[in-house]
Amino acid sequence: MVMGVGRVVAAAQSLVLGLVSLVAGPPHVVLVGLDSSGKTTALLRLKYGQYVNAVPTVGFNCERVRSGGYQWLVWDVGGCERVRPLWRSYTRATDALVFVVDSSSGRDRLEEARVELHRLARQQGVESAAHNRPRPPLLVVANKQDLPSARPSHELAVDLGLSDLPPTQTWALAPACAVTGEGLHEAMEALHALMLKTKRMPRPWK
Ligand SMILES: Nc1nc2c(ncn2[C@@H]2O[C@H](COP(=O)(O)OP(=O)(O)OP(=O)(O)O)[C@@H](O)[C@H]2O)c(=O)[nH]1
Ligand SMILES: [Mg+2]
Repeated sequence: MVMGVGRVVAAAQSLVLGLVSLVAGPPHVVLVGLDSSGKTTALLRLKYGQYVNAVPTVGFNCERVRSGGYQWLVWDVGGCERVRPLWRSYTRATDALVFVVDSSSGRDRLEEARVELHRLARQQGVESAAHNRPRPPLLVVANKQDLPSARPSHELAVDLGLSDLPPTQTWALAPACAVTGEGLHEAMEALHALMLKTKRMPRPWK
């Protein structure tokens, strides 16, 4: 069977990423997003393969998980307003970012999420320029898709102004339900594809 050049390159990149992961440890991913968006539920679902009732995060959780066929070291940071300034300590040296949104949020909360997301992207731009490296890819998870009031992901893309992100910021949007786990592994596969695209290689946590 003849493989296209693109697929050969992607397979080679994937192999390199896998080998580097073996040496340097899995890529670091930080979960951020407003309080109660479902970050910890998603992390625990990925870790244990079942629903675990989460309490609001004070500080952070960190778990090594396997998802989308790859190993990840996932940091989950509390999202309530007063601890959001701490996100920066986790995001400044990460390999990838996951921004979790409650898709059933009303207008005000979606606007709050939009503001935080763009603030984060701006900070990443400054950090990446200062260290002369590509921005970490950004995966937006449209969580709580099981709720009747959940907005479809294409509407959330507009609400969150994703097309206004700078062209150097690679991003993807994935619908999910952290309670059932639906969409989470596909979301992590999408993140892996973004990492290959940005040629972000994992490195040890500093
Ligand atoms: N229906 C539904 N509920 C969800 C989903 N994901 C999380 N939840 C619920 O939303 C609530 C908040 O979930 P958490 O995982 O604690 O949210 P968080 O983003 O970690 O919140 P902080 O730690 O405060 O930042 C919990 O009651 C979860 O059971 C989902 O996909 N669907
Ligand atoms: Mg939490």
